[in-house]
Amino acid sequence: MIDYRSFADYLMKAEKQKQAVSCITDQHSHFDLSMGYKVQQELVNLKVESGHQVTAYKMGLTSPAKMKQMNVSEPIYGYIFDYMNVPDKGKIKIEDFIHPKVEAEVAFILGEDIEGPDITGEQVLQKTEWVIPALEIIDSRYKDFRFRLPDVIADNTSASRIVLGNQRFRPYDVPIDLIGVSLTINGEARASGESSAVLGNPANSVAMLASMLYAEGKKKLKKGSVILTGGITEAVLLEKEDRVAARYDHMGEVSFDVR
Ligand code: 0L1
Ligand code: MG
Repeated sequence: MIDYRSFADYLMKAEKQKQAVSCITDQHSHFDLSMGYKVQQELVNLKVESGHQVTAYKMGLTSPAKMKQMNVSEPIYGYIFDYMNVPDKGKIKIEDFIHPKVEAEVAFILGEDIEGPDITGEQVLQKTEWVIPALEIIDSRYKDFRFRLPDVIADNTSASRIVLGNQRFRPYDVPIDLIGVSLTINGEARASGESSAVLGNPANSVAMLASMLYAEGKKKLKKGSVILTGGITEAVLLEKEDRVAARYDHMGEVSFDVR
C-alpha cells in the first residue's frame, strides 16, 4: 500500500533541503504512472497548504528525442508555483538548487477556456491570447537526475523555475511551429532547436494537456491559464556565474544569470 502523502512530503523535503533522494520505484517496483500523478496531486496539495499558488501548467517530455530517451509515447504534465517565477534578465542562486538544468520553451496564455478531449492545435491557436518565449529550469529531486517515468511525474516533472520573456506576441503574428531557438551560456552556443520539435507545433502540446486533464476528470484550462509547452532545446546543466540567454526567431530573447 503506497502512502501518497508521505511520498509527496519526501519529495517536498528534498526540494526544500536541496538534497537528492532515491527513486520511489526503487522501493516500490509496482509504482506506476497513475500512482505518480496521485503523489504529484498530494505534492500540489502540500504546497497550496503551505501558502503557495499554482501560476502555470507545464508539459514535459514533448519532443521525440526526450520521449525516446524515457521510452514513452505520451508527454507528462506538472504545475508551476508562484515562488518558481524568475523575471526576465533576473538572477537565480545556484545554492537554491540540487543540479539545475535549463531548456528553452514557448509559453501560451489562453484568451478563452479550453476543455478536452478533441481539441486541435488550430483551436488552441484561436483561443490563445499570447505566446511568449520562456526558459524552464528543471531540477530533479532524484539522485543524478535519474528516474523512471512514474518517479518524475510524482516529482512534479522536475519543475523548479521559469523565466517568461518580457515580450509577448499574438499567436498568428509569428510562425509558432517554425521558431528556431539558440540557447547560449556566457555567449557560447550550447543547444538549439526548432519549435516543431514540440509535438509538431507547441499548440498541440496545449491541446494534449487539455485532453489529459479531461481524461482525468480534472479542471478545464481556463482563460488566462499559462502553459509551458515543453523543451525546444535539450536541457543544459547550469553552473555558478552562468549568463543564460535564449534567442528566438521572430520572438526576441529571454535571459537570466546564475549567481
Ligand atoms: O520539462 C521537461 O520536459 C522535463 C520533464 C521531466 C524529465 C526531466 O527532468 O528531464
Ligand atoms: Mg520543460
